[in-house]
Amino acid sequence: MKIAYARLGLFLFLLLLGTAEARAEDGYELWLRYHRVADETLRAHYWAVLNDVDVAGDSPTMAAVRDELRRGLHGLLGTEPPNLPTTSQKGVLVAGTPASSATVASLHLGAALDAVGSEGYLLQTAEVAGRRVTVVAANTDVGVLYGVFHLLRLIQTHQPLDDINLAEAPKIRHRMLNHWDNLDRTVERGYAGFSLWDWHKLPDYRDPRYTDYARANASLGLNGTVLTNVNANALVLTPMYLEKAAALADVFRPYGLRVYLTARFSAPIEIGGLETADPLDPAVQAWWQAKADEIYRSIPDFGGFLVKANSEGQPGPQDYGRNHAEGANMLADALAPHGGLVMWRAFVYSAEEPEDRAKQAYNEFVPLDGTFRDNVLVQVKNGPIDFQPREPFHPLFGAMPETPLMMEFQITKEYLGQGTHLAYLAPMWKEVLDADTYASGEGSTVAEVIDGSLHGYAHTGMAGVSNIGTDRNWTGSLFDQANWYAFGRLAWDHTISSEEIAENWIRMTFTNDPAFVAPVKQMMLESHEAVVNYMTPLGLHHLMATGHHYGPGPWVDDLPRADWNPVYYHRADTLGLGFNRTATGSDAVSQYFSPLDEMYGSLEKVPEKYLLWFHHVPWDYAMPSGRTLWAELVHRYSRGAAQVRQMQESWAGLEGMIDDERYAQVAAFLAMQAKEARWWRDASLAYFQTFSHRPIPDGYAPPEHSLAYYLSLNFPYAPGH
Ligand code: BDP
Repeated sequence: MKIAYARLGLFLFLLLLGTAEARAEDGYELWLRYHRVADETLRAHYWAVLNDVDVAGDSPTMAAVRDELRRGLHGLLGTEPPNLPTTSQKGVLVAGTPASSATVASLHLGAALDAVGSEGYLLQTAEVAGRRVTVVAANTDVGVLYGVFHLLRLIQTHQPLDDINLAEAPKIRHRMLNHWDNLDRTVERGYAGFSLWDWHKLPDYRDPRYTDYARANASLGLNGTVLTNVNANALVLTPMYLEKAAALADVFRPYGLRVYLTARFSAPIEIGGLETADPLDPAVQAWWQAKADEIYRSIPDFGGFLVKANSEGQPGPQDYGRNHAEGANMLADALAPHGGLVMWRAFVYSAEEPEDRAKQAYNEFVPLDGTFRDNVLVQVKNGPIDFQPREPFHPLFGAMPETPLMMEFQITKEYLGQGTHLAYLAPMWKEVLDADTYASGEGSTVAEVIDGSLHGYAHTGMAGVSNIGTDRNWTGSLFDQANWYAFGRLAWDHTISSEEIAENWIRMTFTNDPAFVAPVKQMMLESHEAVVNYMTPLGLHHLMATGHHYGPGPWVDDLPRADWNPVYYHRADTLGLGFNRTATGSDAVSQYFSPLDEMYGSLEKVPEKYLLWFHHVPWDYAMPSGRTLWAELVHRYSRGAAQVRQMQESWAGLEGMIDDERYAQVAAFLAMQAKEARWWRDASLAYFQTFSHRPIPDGYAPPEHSLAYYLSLNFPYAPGH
């Protein structure tokens, strides 16, 4: 049966709305905040263009399309047209596929639709029988859903709907969130409460919030979600939990969101009763095959497994003398008959720590290039250490032409101020995506590696470690919503600018008022650099306190592994500061293609932002600014702290332009950030001064407290740990 809502007047269409009125301004609505377009002329324009609504098709996805349109148009346009002189225009909104909608079919969009593939869409103004039509057309229902979210975004950001002609298709195929959520509902590196997945009440209770989660992801075009922590619990693969995961998959399916799980490599032993998990053992292989068959019986569109193996104590193929490819391929063979994928993480560093940690993943994986099955992607963190405020791109990008490499970004800000600091991450991610690897000469960017255009990968992917939890506003801080948003937009199209993403997000989340949008955009765009300045300027990295990574701990030197200690990374001594990764040091520079190896290896040519990442630099070294290294360090730390005070002032000037509740939370968090930026600055300078033996230059404040004070601070219950 096809329910054709042909030419259902907007008024009638909205009358069918069953949803409640918009909730209070507590951030729950995210960027899907459909508040009335206040400008009456603009609202009259939308009423005229969208006078009728024609959404055909009766799939669950098309039901979601209709729900979203009702909710969106009801909120944005109201139930009555504005009381302005009626225009003669009576346009119709048509949304569907050529198969579901006769109007779409009649437009003969064949070639244009072919070009946007199975998830893309066309958004066009057309004319049908003398009537103006706004068409959202796609080859699939989920493409229509994505297109409808785009249309709503245009209205939310107050764009006129005249003569639209847009064709959108994702540049990356697997656009994923990775939840580091545990079955007990704690979240590793989660700063927004507990896990959204209420495993205990699943499958019987399907929290309506799951649907809102799926809506938010679909609005960005995200199409996969890994439900569980990479530090995996084998229990999720038992029948009881698979039934729960299947319930979530049912809720997400209409929104084009596939479910994936993390596979604990030792599961055959822990829940299968086998004596080994050796990937070459036929009984182990048979166990995984049977497990895959079982999973697909309850989740027919199951996406596959994400695996962290032989990393930070997790079990893996090396426990049996096998390599990463042998491990990944065994799982890939089990999933292949069902079309499932293995996302095998390259975040590995050896238990024996013989080598600069920054080099280890490259050393282990490059020799395996070409040995992975077709349904394996190797998932690589953006940088070679671990989600630091700034890292050079991971040298694996470009170095494995025969193996699809996918990007892993961290949305949750483990090392960037966690749940409170305002740090808009799009500029950081773009810096990596736009970096030139020189893998095939100049102009071989990281983005071209991961979108497959450089090496012709069959599978392409981008994953973001989620920052979502049970907090009412989803992400703990309102501005952390922008990072979920930005990640989704970049996974769809990595060429969009950080500015455009920020501007869209601000308009959708807060207001279209330019007097608000401009300063907030400015704050966002500068915020990442501010964090780098007050935490880890000039290429410093991994200086965070033990375990929870909250706050400064550059002095830490007592952890069991050398490469867990901040002192391993900054190498401060009386001569200078920084990690020598040139040929005279660990030679990590040699993992980069020419000319980057020479550039990074040269003290004169290395970009200043990576200086101490690659070089041990004398305290009196003359920096381009004319300052010595020590004076430059003081300057950067001070600038970072000042940038946060500046953000605080800008925000204070916006009071009254948005609702009080959200205004006040941001103001309070910025005050915390200002205090903590000062703490970072002072603690770091007090510590590094014990090596530099140089005074704080004139014009800069001395640290507020003694080093002993900073050393005494302790945060036993910092969240996310
Ligand atoms: C580090 C986190 C740790 C994760 C690990 C990973 O501190 O909690 O388990 O990454 O990515 O950033 O596996």
